[in-house]
Amino acid sequence: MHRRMAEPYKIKSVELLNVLNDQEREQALIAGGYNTFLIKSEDVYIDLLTDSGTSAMSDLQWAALQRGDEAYAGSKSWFRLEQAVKEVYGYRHVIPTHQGRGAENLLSQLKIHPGNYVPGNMYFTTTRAHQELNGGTFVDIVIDEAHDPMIDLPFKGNVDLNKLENLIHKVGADQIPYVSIAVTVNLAGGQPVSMGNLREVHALCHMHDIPVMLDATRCVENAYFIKEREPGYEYMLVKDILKKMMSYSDGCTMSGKKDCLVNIGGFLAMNDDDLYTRARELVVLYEGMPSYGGMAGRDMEAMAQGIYEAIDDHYIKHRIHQVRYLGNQLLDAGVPIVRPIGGHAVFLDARQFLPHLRQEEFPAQSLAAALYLDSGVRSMERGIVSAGRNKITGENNRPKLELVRLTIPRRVYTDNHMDVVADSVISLYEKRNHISGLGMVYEPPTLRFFNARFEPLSANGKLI
Ligand code: PM9
Repeated sequence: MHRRMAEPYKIKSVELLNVLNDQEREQALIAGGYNTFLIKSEDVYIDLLTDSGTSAMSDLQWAALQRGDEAYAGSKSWFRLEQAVKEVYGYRHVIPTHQGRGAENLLSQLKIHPGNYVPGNMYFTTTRAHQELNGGTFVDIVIDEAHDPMIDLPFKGNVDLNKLENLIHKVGADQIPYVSIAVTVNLAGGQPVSMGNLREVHALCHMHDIPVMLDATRCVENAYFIKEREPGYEYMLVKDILKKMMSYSDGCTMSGKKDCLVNIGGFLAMNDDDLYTRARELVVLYEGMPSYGGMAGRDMEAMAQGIYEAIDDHYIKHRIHQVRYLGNQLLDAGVPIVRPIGGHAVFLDARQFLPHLRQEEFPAQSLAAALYLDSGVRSMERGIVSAGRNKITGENNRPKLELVRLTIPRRVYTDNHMDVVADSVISLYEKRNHISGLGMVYEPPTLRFFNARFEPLSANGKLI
């Protein structure tokens, strides 16, 4: 008999939700320029915009806040956080930052020189933006299959070693300040990297004296997939798999807002003494003292506690189960989603969902708007709008993947909420021919997806 799984926590405090009627949702959507980032959260019923900073903290984390030492320098809370990072991830040095992009900023400034190339297993918006700000060029070295939503592979986030080797030969190892490996790969659908692939990337890079820096934002989810899918790891604890994963790198950037189970915080970690000294010098310019890096003492306490809670096998097993619980309902109904179902989100394939829309009509943005209108469920565009423009030609980058992300916050919603989301997506799929495209009427120069505004297009593709 198939035994069902329930959330490995019970609810101690609840946050009440607003349920808007159809008309109110339409007004909220117009006011937000058809951009889900610009809708007020009080107008959202189920918020699947992001899993970033949206986790529910445990009673122990709330209690830890009280312990926060708000000393400007040498806070006790900092030493607890530093200890947790060293113990769980295994790096020698840690620099705290206010969130992940703070760490990306420091790493990019410290390592990248104009003209350098930074290979990575698919781009991420903020990561690439910092690489480019420092004169670097991102080079995609993920396996080709990662760009195809229909291909079902256990480790779709893997690096194509030939691509990496070819780049090293073409531009020279001295032009590659580090290789950046995301575990898991967000924009590929939350797809993991195998331990075997990490080991090979590390070996190749070390032959050429190139450091490997992980984007560890969702590293615990990656470790769980290794346990499930990679022979030899099925009986290991997730925390041990995680430490082994990290041992195939020289450092990492971390957005604590995801796999550290907190609402704010991040860090840069490394083994290199010289890089650490330089990062300690630079962090004071952007984040604050190396003993708080933009976080309050209480934030650091909550993060230290969250780091330990996230590596509990029961927690992570249910986390992955809940994402799959939603994804499998959509698959059963024939809705096109990225396969396999990833670690933090279910991604709707907007190209297949809305084949009547051209990419310039922003299919994923249009689908995200339609979903909000239908049920008050907020999702996020991850397609041509997020991909921005080519920094040299100014042309739109045209990613193969045109996706809507239904991102599941950690420990926040029940499986019943997932049912409501599934019903809404399935009902939209049944009336998909009635969903029209959008035109962009305001385009910010950087990271345009956050603030861009749109208006509906008429049947002939013109703004109404
Ligand atoms: N990710 C997300 O919703 C929040 C911002 S959306 C642009 O997925 C990776 C893999 C991320 C990430 C943020 C960051 C930046 C780095 N790497 O948001 O600065 O998914 O803490 O982290 C978001 P911060």
